Amino acid sequence: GSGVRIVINTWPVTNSTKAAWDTLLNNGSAVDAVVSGCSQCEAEQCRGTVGPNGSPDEEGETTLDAMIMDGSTMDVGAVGCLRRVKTAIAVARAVMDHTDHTLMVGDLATKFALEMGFSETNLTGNRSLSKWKAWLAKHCQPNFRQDVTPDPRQSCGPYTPKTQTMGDPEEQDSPGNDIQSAFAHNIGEDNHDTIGMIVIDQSGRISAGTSTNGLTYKIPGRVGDSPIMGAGSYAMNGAGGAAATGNGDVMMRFLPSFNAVSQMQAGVDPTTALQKAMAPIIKFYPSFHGAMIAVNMDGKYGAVCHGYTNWTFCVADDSSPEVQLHFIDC
Ligand code: SD4
Repeated sequence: GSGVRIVINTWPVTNSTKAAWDTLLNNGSAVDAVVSGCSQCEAEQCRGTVGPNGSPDEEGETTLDAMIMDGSTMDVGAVGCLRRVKTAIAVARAVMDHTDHTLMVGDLATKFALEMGFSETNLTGNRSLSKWKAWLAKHCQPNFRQDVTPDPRQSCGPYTPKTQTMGDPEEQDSPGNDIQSAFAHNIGEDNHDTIGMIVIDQSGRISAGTSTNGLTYKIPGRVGDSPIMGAGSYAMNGAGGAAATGNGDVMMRFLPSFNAVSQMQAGVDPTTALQKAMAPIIKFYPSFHGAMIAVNMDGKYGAVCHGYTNWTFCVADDSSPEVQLHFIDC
């Protein structure tokens, strides 16, 4: 092996970093570590934006996007708009490990997951339900183009709240606060989070993955950048890995993770590679919000962000036993 071990992930979700690092310490592979790190985030429902009980769509449903990529083989498994199954990154791994396919979507991804032994549950919880109820007062606006009014759909709402059936141990949002935060979200400041993670293991294999419940109040059927290889994340042995978070509808148009890995393959350092990958997005969409992380095969890493005031990511490597939180200005 190369001797370089590292875990790097988006956002201040240190338990996920720790879970991935512990997997490496127990001789797990880079893929194992990405899956355990992202699974931790799903189980914690971290930031309300990964796993169940977050980011309701227009009809109040939470759906999940995830991918896992093994840079030592270039195998990928991904799920988009996964319904009624909590463990999106594990289902993505099942696509990678047990099929010749790469990306499965919607109800048929659910059917596949059930056949693989995953269980079916309602992904709605108190948090997602109260967010959605708050949004109802202003339904059918945020995800339609501002220049197209009125909303041309005939079928858009009014929606009827469904009953909650999922357990919700860590409910934090009060409905009152939620109305304010829902409207704040509608102006686009911080309406989305994704865990994106890159790992190099003791054998020198690199892996990258993502997990998210996507964009809040999305139009049902919307799939973001997170499960799209080259957009949400990418990893290639000999080159490096990258992962993205932010406004996926815009970012996926530029395949920024693929671009960053290609830059690193050509010898560009991680931070410069990310700057080059972000530059065309900024040029065409100066007001977008997003951030990226990258690591090369030497374990050198970087991060960039745009549109946030500042941004946080996590690293664990052999230089320090504790998870390191890194803050950058955007
Ligand atoms: C998406 N990129 O679905 C994801 C959401 C997110 O920070 O990251 N956000 O567009």
